Amino acid sequence: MSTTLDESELREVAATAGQEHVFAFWEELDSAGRENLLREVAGVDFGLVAELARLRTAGPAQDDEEPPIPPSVFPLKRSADQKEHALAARRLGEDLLSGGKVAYVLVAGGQASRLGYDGPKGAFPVGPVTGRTLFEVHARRLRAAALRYGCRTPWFVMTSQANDAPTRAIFEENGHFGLPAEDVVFFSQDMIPALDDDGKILLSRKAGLFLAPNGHGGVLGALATSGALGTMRERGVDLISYFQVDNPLVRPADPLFLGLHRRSKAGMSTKVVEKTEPDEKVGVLGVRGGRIGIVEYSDLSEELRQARDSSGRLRFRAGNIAVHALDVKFAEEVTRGGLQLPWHLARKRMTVAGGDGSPVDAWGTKFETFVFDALARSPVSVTLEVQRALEFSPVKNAEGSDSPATARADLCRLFAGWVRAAGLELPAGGEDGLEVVEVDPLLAEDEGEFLAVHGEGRAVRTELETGHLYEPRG
Ligand code: UD2
Repeated sequence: MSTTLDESELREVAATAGQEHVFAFWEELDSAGRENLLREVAGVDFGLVAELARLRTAGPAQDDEEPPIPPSVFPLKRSADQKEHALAARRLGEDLLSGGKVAYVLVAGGQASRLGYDGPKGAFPVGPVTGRTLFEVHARRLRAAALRYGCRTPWFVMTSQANDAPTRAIFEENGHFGLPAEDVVFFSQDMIPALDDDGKILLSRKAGLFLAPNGHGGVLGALATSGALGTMRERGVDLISYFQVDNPLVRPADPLFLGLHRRSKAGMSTKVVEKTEPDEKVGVLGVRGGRIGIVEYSDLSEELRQARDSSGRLRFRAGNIAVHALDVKFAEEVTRGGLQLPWHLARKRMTVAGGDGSPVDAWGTKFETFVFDALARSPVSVTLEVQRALEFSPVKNAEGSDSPATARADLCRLFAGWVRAAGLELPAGGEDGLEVVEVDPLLAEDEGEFLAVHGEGRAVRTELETGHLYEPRG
């Protein structure tokens, strides 16, 4: 297809959709600029853009929704029956992992804008002693699971147009962090144009549309269209362990969670931690009209956010840590005929190309889908409570809560606890009182495992200027 043909066809499509202004700077563009613009315009679903423009003027339709009720949670403090169920579930989960039935899916297509980090968020250093990146910490935990369960579990990594090439390059340069290259599969989510207050597509520059990733809900559609679900089937995988790039403590190979999900015949399940601060920015699980879902922190009314039960704990305390189990069958079903997840709108200031093509600050609306909205499609869903200190410390903001500083402190405190329990010496605390310790996930993933490997003489401590590092011997 010649460029000229593309141009006239695409101009017509854009004009019919009332978006011909995307070609406003055409005459000024060189051939690379023209090619880029045509490629981006060709990628736009103008029908969807029209629907999004309508949604933008309609505004949120949540006011008349019935209030949620708290979900039933498989708790940390368990009854005798629950202990028995958990034991059997754990064994089933171990069988699923060792039998090659599981695939990991990491969503890493976000833009890390709140962190203010220029690059894929997975390249952000989080190891308190080693400075290992989020990607490497995850990879080492997955390698540990491969050793523990004697399996080769494929890892599907979702990127977006903005960070796909650098993400692939980071994995290449680092030898896929010790994982077999053929077990790490990259796929990209779709990009959606941002719209101005008149429903017109914004330009980021003369030769480009203002495109943003379509939210982590885009993972479902992208798994289907990229062929990843098909690859999973070919490899005998029937269960997806889903996690986000921003949490260095995440445990994607958790036999209890995966086993509970499967034993309960759930389609999609969620891990939660107890939310203790009403204003903590995590979504909470809630049930509406018999369907489980997640109520975003910004959507929970002040009254429900503060509400407490008779024990004095928050009524809505099942804090979503964005770790899910999904049956491959469920993912296939919800994506059949195109994925229909609700759109979430974010109107914000953005830097766009103004009337003369130079950058200006303007109001625009971005559109995202959220993966947890698929929970409503799952007739059965497990909500498993886990320990925050062991499994959740995300890096989201440059400072304050959920920042590199809080994650570093959480990791050090956790590892120092294991070291102390083993009767080992800790490094002197710094000015902030932190004893800087890091335990390689390849050595141990909880205190019990740390005590065992230490007892067997398999742990080596290296004293670095930055702190103490514990690794496997040899
Ligand atoms: C999310 C949840 C929140 C809570 C919290 C736990 C939403 C809207 N809220 O908050 O309820 O559970 O996580 O950590 O999700 N991503 C993509 N593509 C996208 C957008 C995001 O891959 O288009 C990835 C991103 O790389 C990151 C993750 O999704 O790993 C989380 O995205 P976020 O930072 O926008 O979500 P957040 O922190 O608002």
